[in-house]
Amino acid sequence: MDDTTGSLFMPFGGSTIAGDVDTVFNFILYTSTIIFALVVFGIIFFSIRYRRRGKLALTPDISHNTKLEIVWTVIPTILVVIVFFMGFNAYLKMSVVPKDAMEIKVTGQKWFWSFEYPEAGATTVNELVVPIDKPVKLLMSSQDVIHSFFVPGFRIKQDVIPNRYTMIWFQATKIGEYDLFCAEYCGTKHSEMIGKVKVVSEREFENWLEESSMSGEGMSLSDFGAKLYISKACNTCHSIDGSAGNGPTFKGIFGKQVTFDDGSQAMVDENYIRKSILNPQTNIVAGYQNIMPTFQGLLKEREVDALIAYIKTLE
Ligand code: HEC
Ligand SMILES: [Cu+2]
Repeated sequence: MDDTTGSLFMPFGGSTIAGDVDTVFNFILYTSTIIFALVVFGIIFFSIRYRRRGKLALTPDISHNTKLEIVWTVIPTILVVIVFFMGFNAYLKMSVVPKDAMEIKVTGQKWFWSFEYPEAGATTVNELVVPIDKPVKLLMSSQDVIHSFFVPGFRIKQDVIPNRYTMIWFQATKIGEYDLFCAEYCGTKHSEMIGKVKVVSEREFENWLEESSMSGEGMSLSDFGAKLYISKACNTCHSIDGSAGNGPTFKGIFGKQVTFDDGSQAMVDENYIRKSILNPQTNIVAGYQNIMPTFQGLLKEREVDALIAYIKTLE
């Protein structure tokens, strides 16, 4: 894998837009640094040069200085106009999606990202896989609160909002792994809403897509369920070894009685598991919080079947 280490200030810039964003950032950083140094130097210089020296040293009455005032107005104006045009240019590039861009649907929800490749019918959780040197358009929406899709290595960030689509596009220029963060505080586990963007070669991408779009064909239902348990991020809250996490463990729950927070009870059978996955808010298991996201619309019928088959095997 190629080297993607960043500089002291910035992560490695791995997209076509990164150079433009960095140019504006560096221009602002360097001019601000120079102006800051000049101001501090001026404060020190003048406070020494014009310090009080006895009673007779009075300051002359200066009302203004036209030359100086023009200089301190014109120079900053020029700087601001330069920043505006550089920024506007980069912003235009970011906003206009190339026609041949590949579209991926992004869903943000407490507290993970899911990605859907509509043409291939593949879905992933917390891992966005894209081919190098191809424009990719992300069509994004949220299931609950406002999240923000942020890939520092690509220099892109966009709010993800319920009941509305937002979009952003990028074209990766280097193979490697890039961090994905949620940049909008969205609840207690906001800081764990972390993913990866994997940039791979065109060929690797085609292979990957083919593999991921398979709906568990040629696999037993419970093996497929075991795969979904990881790829749909159930494992972030549910263990299979009996230890408690954010959610109850899956180990040995099938066929047992479960008690809810209102004291009522139910038997864990196929219908109960199904309801728990698609409508988790209906019954809350005693001792846990109502934080499980609904997987309604995110799982195909066969995938729900597979998860149920998998949970049954965990005795
Ligand atoms: C963000 C954390 C989280 C994720 C992700 C999550 N769950 Fe849950 N789940 C919970 C919590 C918390 C509960 C208990 C509260 C409740 O009943 O809603 C629960 C309850 C359940 C139950 C009922 C368990 C019992 O002992 O009665 C099942 C079944 C279940 N989840 C399946 C799944 C499956 C399958 C997935 C992945 C597709 C999943 N969950 C993903 C948090 C999560
Ligand atoms: Cu978030």
